[in-house]
Amino acid sequence: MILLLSVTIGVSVIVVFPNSSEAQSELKTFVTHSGEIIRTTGEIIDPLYTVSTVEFDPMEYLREFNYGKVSKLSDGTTVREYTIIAEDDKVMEVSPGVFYNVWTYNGTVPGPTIRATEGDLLKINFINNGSKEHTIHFHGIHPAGMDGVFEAIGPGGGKFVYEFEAGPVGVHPYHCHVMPLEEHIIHGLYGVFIVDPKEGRELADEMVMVLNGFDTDFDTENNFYAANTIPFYYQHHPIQINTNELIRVYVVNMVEFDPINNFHLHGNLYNYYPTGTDLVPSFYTDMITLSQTERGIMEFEYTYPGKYLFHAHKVEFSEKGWVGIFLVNDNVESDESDDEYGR
Ligand SMILES: [Cu+2]
Repeated sequence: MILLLSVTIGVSVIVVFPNSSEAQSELKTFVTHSGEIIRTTGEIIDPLYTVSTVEFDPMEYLREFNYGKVSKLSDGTTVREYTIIAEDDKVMEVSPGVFYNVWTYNGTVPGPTIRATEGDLLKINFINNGSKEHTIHFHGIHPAGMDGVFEAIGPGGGKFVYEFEAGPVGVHPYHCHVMPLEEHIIHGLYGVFIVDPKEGRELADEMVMVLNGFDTDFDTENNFYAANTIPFYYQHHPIQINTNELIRVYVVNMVEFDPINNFHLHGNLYNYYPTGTDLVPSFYTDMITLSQTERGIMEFEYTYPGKYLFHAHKVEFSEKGWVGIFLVNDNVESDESDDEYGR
């Protein structure tokens, strides 16, 4: 089977996926991240521990925020309660014909986007239904016992309640922190944690982009890259936005192995808030560079309708999947309301 993938900067690459009978005849021996020796075709399938299939819709994930089950304490504090279940036995078709054993929080990679307001009390009921020890380590401010590092939660239904105050304001990653850490992260145990300021932020079309990659042949180099898991997804399914409407992107870099990643926007520049902790932007740029777990908030508006690429300017990454398109529609309603002369 031959797939022609059109990628950024006008380059096309031909990717050849052998059919299954060819794949069977080309088994090679690999050492996995955890030191196990397996026989696999590597580029095609990671067959370990896989008993069920993950369905993941990057368009749904993009704008889905989990505010938890809300209640109030007698002093007026908002309590938000979440349940996160870890599993490590699923297989996901990360690209046509490319299957990978994903380890998941609530069944997907990334896990749910946890969202709260600064000062809220968070209760995260963690259940480990996996076959290995797992935890949740939130970036942010919390007591040592809530850090998800030294109290590994046992497999087969182990439980722990992470309880802490939401803060500081910003966008933070959460991920498993069990050793070997690289293995637990690269397989998909991560997600995004947004802490809103008490006064809120200006109304916007908000979305989350986790920059991630997959090492499908266990050589500690990524074979595929993406914004939100599926290579080339937003190129084939452009993200629809409107002219003259504020767009806010919470971006988190979870790529392992490669020391840097970056985010370039076409036909525009964005205000950038590193880690999202300040309410005043630090940069006005079309390009940011991010190391592991570096993250921030981008805000921009398009004046002109049309199709605009966004992608890693590390071209290797964009050619291996980390590329997307914003389809900017003419915002007629906004044009009319903006016309102070009523024309
Ligand atoms: Cu883990």
